[in-house]
Amino acid sequence: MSYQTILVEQNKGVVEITLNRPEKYNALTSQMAFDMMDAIKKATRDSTARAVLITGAGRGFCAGQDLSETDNRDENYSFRNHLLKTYNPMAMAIRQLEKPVIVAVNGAAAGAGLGLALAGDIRYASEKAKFVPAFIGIGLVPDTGVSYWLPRLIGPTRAAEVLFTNQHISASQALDWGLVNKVCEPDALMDEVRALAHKLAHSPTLAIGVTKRMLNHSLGVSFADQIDYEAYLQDVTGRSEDYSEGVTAFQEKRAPVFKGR
Ligand code: LHQ
Repeated sequence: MSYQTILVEQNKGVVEITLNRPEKYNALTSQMAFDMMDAIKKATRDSTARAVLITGAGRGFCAGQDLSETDNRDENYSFRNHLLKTYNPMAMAIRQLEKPVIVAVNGAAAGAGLGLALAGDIRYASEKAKFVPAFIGIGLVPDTGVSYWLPRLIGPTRAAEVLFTNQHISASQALDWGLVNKVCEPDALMDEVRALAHKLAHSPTLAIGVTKRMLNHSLGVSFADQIDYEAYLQDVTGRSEDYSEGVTAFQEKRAPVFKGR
């Protein structure tokens, strides 16, 4: 399947999605959001797709909304409607995909592009990456989940300063603050991220997907509710082939072969 704004390749269980408008720093258009949602939907349905990797072509990761697309809006244009049909469902599709989503932040991630990066589960950044709120720089408020993730990831006090002042966060600062898992040399980024994605794709991906569901759930509930939910979900993974294989391989002192079911 080919798309107008993204490239999608699948290799040994890993779906690699590349935002592909490099001349625009991969700025988001409605079409890009639709292409992303379609690619995520296909990854959801395809049982051979066991991990997803998202990155950007060229120098930038994603500059957020393509500001030239919104230039010609008329008085009936609704920011809300635009978000409800594009970046909100895109971010939600990534959160609801019960497979690991790794983001390789190769360059600037700004505005809704920051939201896209934060929607992933694990982030590796190039030393050249930067994380830019952008919204306040053009008189807007955060969207695409940025006001949800940022205080949770870096703390509400830092999030307030970053969002109010449009602070550009460097890769090393992002690592210190827990916004990314790892910072890589630019030329090594894709090798490192692919190695992680392939490792995850050969892990018990059913249990990883259910862990993701559990982590999503934990963001809005009490401790009592969460441990109840854990017990409920352990019944799902406890009946999986991967669990039988994991225990058998342990007893036979060999490496397990997990199939994600
Ligand atoms: C761009 C963009 C861009 C087009 C760089 N569009 N071309 C939702 C709903 C509806 C409406 C509004 O918004 C939203 C959500 C949002 O995402 S709001 C936030 C929108 N994004 C921004 O305001 C970011 C604007 N860009 C920047 O702050 C910088 O360009 C960043 C930090 C991304 C990169 O900085 P630099 O590395 O210094 O690169 P640059 O500024 O030189 O940009 C490189 C090129 O990319 C340049 O084109 P050119 O032809 O001059 O080389 C920029 O015009 C283009 N570009 N962002 N959003």
